[in-house]
Amino acid sequence: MDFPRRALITGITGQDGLYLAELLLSKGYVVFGLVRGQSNPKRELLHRIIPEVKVLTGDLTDVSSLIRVLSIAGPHEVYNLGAISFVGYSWENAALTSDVTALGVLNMLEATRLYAGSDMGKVRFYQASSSEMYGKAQEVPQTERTLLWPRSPYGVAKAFGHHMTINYRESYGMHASSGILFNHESPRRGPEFVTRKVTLAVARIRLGLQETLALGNLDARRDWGFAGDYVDAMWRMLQQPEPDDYVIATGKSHSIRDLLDVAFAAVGISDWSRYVTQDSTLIRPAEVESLIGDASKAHATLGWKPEVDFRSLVSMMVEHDLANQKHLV
Ligand code: NDP
Ligand code: GDR
Repeated sequence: MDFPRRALITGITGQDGLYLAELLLSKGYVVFGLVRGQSNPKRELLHRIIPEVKVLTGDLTDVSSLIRVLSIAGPHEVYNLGAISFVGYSWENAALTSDVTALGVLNMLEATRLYAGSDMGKVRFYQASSSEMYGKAQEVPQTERTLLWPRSPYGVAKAFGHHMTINYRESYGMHASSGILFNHESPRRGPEFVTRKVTLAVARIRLGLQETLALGNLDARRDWGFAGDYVDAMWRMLQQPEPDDYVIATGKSHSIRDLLDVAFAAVGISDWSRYVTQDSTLIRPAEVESLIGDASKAHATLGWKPEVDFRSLVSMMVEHDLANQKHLV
């Protein structure tokens, strides 16, 4: 094995990209990150948080930029995390979501194949697949073998990327693995996602900075884990002798109401009903009602287990948001 190991991460400015970069740096990797756009403000943020990352400019919709970036980075491992990842936004921007979240995967796979040339063994590929591919879930809990029935343009795009990754594995013998990750959250989660929207609002309500919080469907259920635990599973997949697909999940599901219970309780509020309103414009055209994953294969093969439970995760996020909003009081 060559040392030091070199990794290229797309989506490095996102929640998972930051945790994965920290993990790989702690293992001695040289980490390259793909950042898009001519003046992306996240570039400065990334440099401030993790200055060791070597930033390269490119875009998943521009295959020539990916070929260039791969030839500069010379990676042993490629983690394809870049995507338009907000499900709600994907209905309003379905073609753009398909370009980035579906065709972007093909672009990255093809650029990686060209980079590997006749030596397919020189690079390993990770694709960020999603539990959203199960959509109208056909089985409970969901496993690697559950039929995909996506319910949003995002879910459809992820299903394309998932099958294309399997196809590159089968067609070219590429060491390409797909992690079917269920929802994972952290203080770095974007504020458009429901967990962070709730923890930020709870902190602000507690501090007197906000009066109410408008949400959509309160009955949806998700299997929520901690992003820091989930990036470790990505790395473990690429250390296996053979590529494969793995569900990564906690095996426990909670509703949005449960999320509200735990988040408001963290600031001493037991009855949240007077603070929460329902906004019908936040109800999705087709909802994914309930997801819960069975990660037995990852437990057995990767030796992976989640460390942070739902209650600790939500409390961690509320604590973080209380601290970062305090200066506004
Ligand atoms: P984020 O939305 O936080 O990050 C998405 C990243 O993709 C950002 O760095 C963004 O860059 C980048 N990106 C967007 N468009 C492009 C483009 N055209 N070219 C290159 N990069 C682009 O997502 P997460 O970190 O939460 O998730 C990482 C991956 O895992 C995504 O693919 C997501 O779909 C998938 N996933 C996430 C789950 C979760 O619960 N978090 C669960 C299952 C799958 P910029 O910052 O410039 O916008
Ligand atoms: P999801 O996450 O769609 O599962 O995709 P999100 O947090 O956006 O929604 C979870 C559930 O909460 C309901 N909900 C609301 N959601 C948002 N964002 N805002 C609201 O106000 C609101 N009210 C209720 C939603 O209807 C939904 O049922 C995330 C993303 O990270 C994807 O990229 C990833 O692939 C999947 O998780 C697994």
